[in-house]
Amino acid sequence: MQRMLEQIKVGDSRAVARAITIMEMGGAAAADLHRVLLPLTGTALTIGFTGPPGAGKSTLIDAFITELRQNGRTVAVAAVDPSSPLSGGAVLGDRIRMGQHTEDPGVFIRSIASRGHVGGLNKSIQAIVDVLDVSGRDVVVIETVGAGQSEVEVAEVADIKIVVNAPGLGDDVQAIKAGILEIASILVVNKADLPLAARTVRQLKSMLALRNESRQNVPVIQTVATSGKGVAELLEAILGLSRRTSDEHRARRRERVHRLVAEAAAASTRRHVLALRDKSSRTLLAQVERGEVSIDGAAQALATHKPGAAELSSYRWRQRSKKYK
Ligand SMILES: Nc1nc2c(ncn2[C@@H]2O[C@H](COP(=O)(O)OP(=O)(O)OP(=O)(O)O)[C@@H](O)[C@H]2O)c(=O)[nH]1
Ligand SMILES: [Mg+2]
Repeated sequence: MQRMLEQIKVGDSRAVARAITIMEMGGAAAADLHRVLLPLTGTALTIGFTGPPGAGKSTLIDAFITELRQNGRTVAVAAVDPSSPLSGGAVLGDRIRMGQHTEDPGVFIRSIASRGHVGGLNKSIQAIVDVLDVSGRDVVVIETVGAGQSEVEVAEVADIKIVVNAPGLGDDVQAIKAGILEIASILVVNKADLPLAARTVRQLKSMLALRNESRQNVPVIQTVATSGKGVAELLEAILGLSRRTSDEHRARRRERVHRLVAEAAAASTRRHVLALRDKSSRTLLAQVERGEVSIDGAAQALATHKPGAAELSSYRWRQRSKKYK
């Protein structure tokens, strides 16, 4: 473990790749590795790119990498692919799209299959971002497809959340769905070379205008990912947002750890409750079925219920379940 940590710290790409695989598999090894990594995190700027399929996220990230490299910054990309199975050979499209950087040691690209994560995709992504952070990359980019709740969750991992849109993906502005507008730090209208781009920009701006005041300063930037147009402006906007005081940095970090622990607590409680098979648990579940105990009440009781250790007498159990109604 210690040796692996040292290798990750110096950015050894094989050790980094191995660490990412461990995080994808979850379990005790991942938990251990994450524990020793966590104190070393917090130096990389993390940026999430999300948006509907085909908006041009990968192409834009590719152009963004070029821009970052010209600025002398190193970068790692974790691209979440919804289709490929865990074992399946990485996203061919992303490989091709970001392929021009494969020879550059300052660029690390990894596809992450979205299925098959034991502890959940979000948890893996959090851990993977931490691996990449500790590996000494200046910038860590996360690409997720879609604009639904799970993408919002994944995007929340990042310091800066970029929602990529493009004209002609549907009648409406796709990003409005699922409250993704609420979390965006920057909105991008990619494919600005297409005729309807101006309309998409207008739609987004009027959507923002309807939100509360804090949303109205969200930059809306037009890009042509295929030519690199607008990408320098995008980087400038990102850097403008990323200036943080060390107090803000500490507060954010504390908040993030709190959230990580809360998510882990939720997952472990769920596993615990699903595994309950003892008599009193079944009795309580039957009471929920009959409408005698509320779901929340039963949840509270079962979250800390230890079967066997002190199997409650049916009387005490009834008393207790009354309390949770
Ligand atoms: N005209 C035009 N086409 C673009 C632009 N950016 C990307 N494309 C094209 O749009 C298509 C989709 O681009 P991708 O980068 O794969 O889009 P994506 O959002 O990563 O797609 P998924 O990962 O499948 O969700 C490709 O054929 C790109 O060449 C642009 O600025 N203008
Ligand atoms: Mg893509």
